[in-house]
Amino acid sequence: MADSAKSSNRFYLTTPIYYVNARPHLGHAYSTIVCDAVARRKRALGIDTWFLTGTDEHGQKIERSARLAGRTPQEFATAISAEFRGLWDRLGLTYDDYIRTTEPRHKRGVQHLFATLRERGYIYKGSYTGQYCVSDEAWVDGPPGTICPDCGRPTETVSEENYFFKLSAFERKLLEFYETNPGFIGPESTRREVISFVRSGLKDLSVSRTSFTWGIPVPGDEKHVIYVWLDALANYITALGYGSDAPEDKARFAKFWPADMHLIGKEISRFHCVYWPAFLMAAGVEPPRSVRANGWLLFDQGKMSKSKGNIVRAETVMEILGADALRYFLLREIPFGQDGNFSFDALVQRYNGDLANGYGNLVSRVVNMVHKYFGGVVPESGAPTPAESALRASAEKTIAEFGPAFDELNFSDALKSLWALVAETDGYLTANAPWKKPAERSDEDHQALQARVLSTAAEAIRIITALAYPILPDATAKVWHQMGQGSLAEAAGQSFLTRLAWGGLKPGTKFNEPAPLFPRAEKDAVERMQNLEDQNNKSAVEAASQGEAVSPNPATASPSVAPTTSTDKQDARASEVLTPTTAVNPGQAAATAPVHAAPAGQASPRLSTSPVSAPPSEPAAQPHPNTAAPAEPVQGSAAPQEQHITIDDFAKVDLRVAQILVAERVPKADKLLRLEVDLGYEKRQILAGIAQYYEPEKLIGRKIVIVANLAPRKMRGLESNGMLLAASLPPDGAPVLAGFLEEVPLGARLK
Ligand code: ME8
Repeated sequence: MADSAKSSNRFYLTTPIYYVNARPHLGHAYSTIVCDAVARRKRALGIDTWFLTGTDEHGQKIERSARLAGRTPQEFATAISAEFRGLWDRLGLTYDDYIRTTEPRHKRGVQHLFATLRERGYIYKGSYTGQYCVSDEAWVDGPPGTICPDCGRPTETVSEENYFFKLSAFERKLLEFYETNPGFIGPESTRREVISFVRSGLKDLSVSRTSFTWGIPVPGDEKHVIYVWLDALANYITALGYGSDAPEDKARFAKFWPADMHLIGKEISRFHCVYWPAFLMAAGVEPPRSVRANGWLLFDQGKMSKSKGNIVRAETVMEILGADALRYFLLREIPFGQDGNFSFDALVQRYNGDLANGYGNLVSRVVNMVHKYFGGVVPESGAPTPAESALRASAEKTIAEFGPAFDELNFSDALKSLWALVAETDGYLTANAPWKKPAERSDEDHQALQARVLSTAAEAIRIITALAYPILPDATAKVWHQMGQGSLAEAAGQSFLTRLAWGGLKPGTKFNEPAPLFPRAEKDAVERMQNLEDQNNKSAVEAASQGEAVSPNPATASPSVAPTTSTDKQDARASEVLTPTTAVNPGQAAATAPVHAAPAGQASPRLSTSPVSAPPSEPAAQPHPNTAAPAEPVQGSAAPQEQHITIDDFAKVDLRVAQILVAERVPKADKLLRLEVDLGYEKRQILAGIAQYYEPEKLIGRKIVIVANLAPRKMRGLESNGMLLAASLPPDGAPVLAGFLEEVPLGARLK
């Protein structure tokens, strides 16, 4: 470890850098607020602090999200990164640096790191076939179709020439490192998980990709881009200047590295506690001193996340209750390291109980009484009675307990003990009732009591305020000013917490005018927050349904779907045919032939033996009566001879609008694509025999029509849940996917 003087006088802390695939929500705010609170306390303790946050902008996931939004990855990343930064600024977060992984300083550092790893013999070239989870940007063990164990989404099969990092060489070194640095990982549950992961054996790690381009090129072999996690993790050093020869960069790196604390969410501990120290050891750079994992913020029973659609925005809470209320709630309510529920009801309850009626009310009572009885000037307190001595002892105990609990990130206990002091001060005031003069008490005695009680209560408030500053920076700054203590920001810059002791409030100090801190939240606060979220969700859905696509899309240029008139179950089935494969059974018109005015007579070939053939339980494909008709050009083709069905027959077919999220080839099945589609209300996997006609990458983001209530079936060991609709073009039945000219919401039913 570095020299101890360096370690005690400076503190480098980081948040994860957030993906720019979606806008920030409370989960992101939680980690960033935790870091901000820690950074504020460290600075107020006179520690030279560097607080880094930023955005993670490369990789397949961002590339796809940008495509869905119809923007270039760079434009898209810039817009979302600005949203994160803007939110942090509105929340008043005091980061010292904000890194974006698309910045030249980062690219230079990452390439330097990669080149160093290669020079030192830890990177070699190989080929890789395996499963990849795009959402987590992580490799997953298992066969095609494996579900990602972390996020539950289907993985994709990747078969590429890759560079590999010799992670296997670090198994023993990492275990030794954890052993000799017991404080490296926290909390204990995360430490145990990480150790058992490493003990179960480490395989070499693929650290480059070739199937897409949105990333940092491998130096000297530019068709590879560097694996997004190697790229992202490096931000912690590139932001300090790693890889630069400029003297100021070298100095900053020497001063702040190794990081004192990487604060992360628990789901990314493997990357931070295994890969990251291994990369650094391999590069000859000291590993960070600690990684601390926060638990998950849950909402409506699940981890708050964009993909689950159960997010709450920090802006909503800020607008109704203020940023301090949010900070207090998150740090007080959730024991750090554990998962915790977020609810508007609980938030308002805490706000009213602890902030409005608790701290806020206490301050207002005391400041008002100092104004009322002493013209706003702190009186001499006189000799303490046992009551004052007891309050002083409690305050001193709180000072002693609060710091260590806070520094262990045990914010909840730290705040609990601080608010016990709020309650005790309140009780002390009530017990001594300086506003009430019993008839038998002389004026002189009463004034002495008022002076003693108010100056003692004010001193307790000063202590509470100083300690609460990192968590309630806005409110405490107001109180500090009201109590004539000047600027709290300035005091924090002058390490005021190092001098915090009972007796700092001097008699004669002039208080400023009282001002409200935490006005009581009215009954409708919960409803107002819910409405704000609902409105936001509504506009997000509208924006999403307008902000799609992307690559030239022949299907969306097709006439919009009209209710079909001539289809039956077999015809609907036949649209799987959309998936022409080898064994052609000319005979089935695509179910949607009318949709795209496809030539009914040129039915798309139906495979009887292909992976898309109907399961045995289905009626065998019947040659369509029209099959015999001569081939006609697409437009104005001879009308298919109609087999009438009733409206009830038609109503049995559940046709829905879906959007393609993932499209990939199925190994060893030339004609088959595996699609993951979003119906708005659920996501599912569909296999379609369109691989010869559509590049998977180009399908991503397209809105299509599917038969949603088709019985699931297995093909090549993968389950297909539904069927795509398309026109089938002559001469070989090439499919053209059905689509829309107008914007349509996901899940909309065609009828
Ligand atoms: O993982 N509860 O970025 P990300 C608590 N780019 N914390 C939450 C949360 C929740 N519900 N949701 C998000 C990435 N977070 C990578 C990181 S670092 C080199 C690269 C917080 O946008 C938590 O800190 O998915 C989590 O680890 C992080 O946001 C994930 O953000």
